[in-house]
Amino acid sequence: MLETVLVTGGAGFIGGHLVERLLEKYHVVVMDNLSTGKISNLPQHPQLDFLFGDVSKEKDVARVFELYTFTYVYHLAAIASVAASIENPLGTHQTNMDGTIHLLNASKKQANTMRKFVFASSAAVYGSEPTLPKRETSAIAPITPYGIDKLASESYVISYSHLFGLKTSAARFFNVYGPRQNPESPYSGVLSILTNCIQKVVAGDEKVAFTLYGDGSQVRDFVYVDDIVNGLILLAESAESQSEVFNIASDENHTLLEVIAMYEEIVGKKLPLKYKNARAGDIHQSYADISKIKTIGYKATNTLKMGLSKYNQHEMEQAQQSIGIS
Ligand code: NAD
Ligand code: UD2
Repeated sequence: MLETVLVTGGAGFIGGHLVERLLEKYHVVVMDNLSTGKISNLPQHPQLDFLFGDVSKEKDVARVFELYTFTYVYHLAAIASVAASIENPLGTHQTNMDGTIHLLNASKKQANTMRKFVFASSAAVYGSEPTLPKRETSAIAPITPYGIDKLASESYVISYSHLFGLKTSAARFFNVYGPRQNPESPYSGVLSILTNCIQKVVAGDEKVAFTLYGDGSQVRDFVYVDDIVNGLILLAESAESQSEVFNIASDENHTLLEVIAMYEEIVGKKLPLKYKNARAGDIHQSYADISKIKTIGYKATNTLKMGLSKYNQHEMEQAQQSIGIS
């Protein structure tokens, strides 16, 4: 019989990719309230069960754990927008913090059989403390409700290993990008917005311009979603990752202007730019040292150029399909 895996937030951008991969080997249960996730992010598959539920409600979480015994739990459900956390700290906290505790309490009861509880944390825990690259041992100084809840959650996750023998790991993702990332909000990941603009330029739209906040010299560590999935599965399956926190990133860092130039080269078109003031609280440089996760076998398999090419290809195919349908 197949082992059963829970993915909270499985209908989201990263969750959907993780679920796709896990279905190759497991029976997968997704728990999601579809607040930002979409059913269309999930494949139709006989080994997949979707449960509509809210991780901030203890009863919803308990119900899922009454129905199944899980070998692995990947806890990704969260309000993933930093801006949303600033607008609504309490609402965010209920999902991002209380949700984690409900999941841990329910998992604790299955600690004897559960092989790993993996938590999706964020580079936001490092805040704007300037030392680079960010190592797991670097100073942590979150500056937003989102970052504060991620830090508290990962501390809870590791403490449940020590207190209750639940096997856990936490992963700090840097800037994730790839197909199905939603570009619609002004706070969407920059590469989803950039990809959307590039698609319009390629389609001949002459009015489109990409808004660059600041002078484009800000540096990021953009990691392709498939590498995040590889890293998460590695943390789940590795014995050495137990009770530890790991960066997952790309091993590359680029200024936004470099990224734009790379994209222009891939599609062979120039992207018109519109400059605006840097966003308040924007971190100028953020990139990771990933030696720790490399010691347990992680390798970033997609260079930025490869990742952007795949992402662009995927979007072109989607656009062609929708023209075909309409
Ligand atoms: P996403 O918004 O696409 O996915 C989050 C999912 O959680 C959605 O499907 C949403 O419907 C679900 N969800 C939200 N609140 C819920 C609740 N109360 N109960 C049940 N489900 C709920 O975002 P994503 O980019 O796929 O992020 C996945 C995880 O990775 C999040 O924990 C996020 O904080 C973390 N992360 C993402 C990035 C990034 O660059 N995308 C960076 C660092 C960390
Ligand atoms: C990312 C994460 C955030 C948190 C943080 C940790 C996303 C969406 N956000 O924030 O959740 O983990 O890292 O530090 O992954 N920009 C433009 N034009 C645009 C949009 C953005 O110039 O249209 C700039 C933006 O001002 C910033 C950079 O691009 O300098 C990256 O922005 P982002 O929102 O993709 O991600 P970031 O690093 O602010």
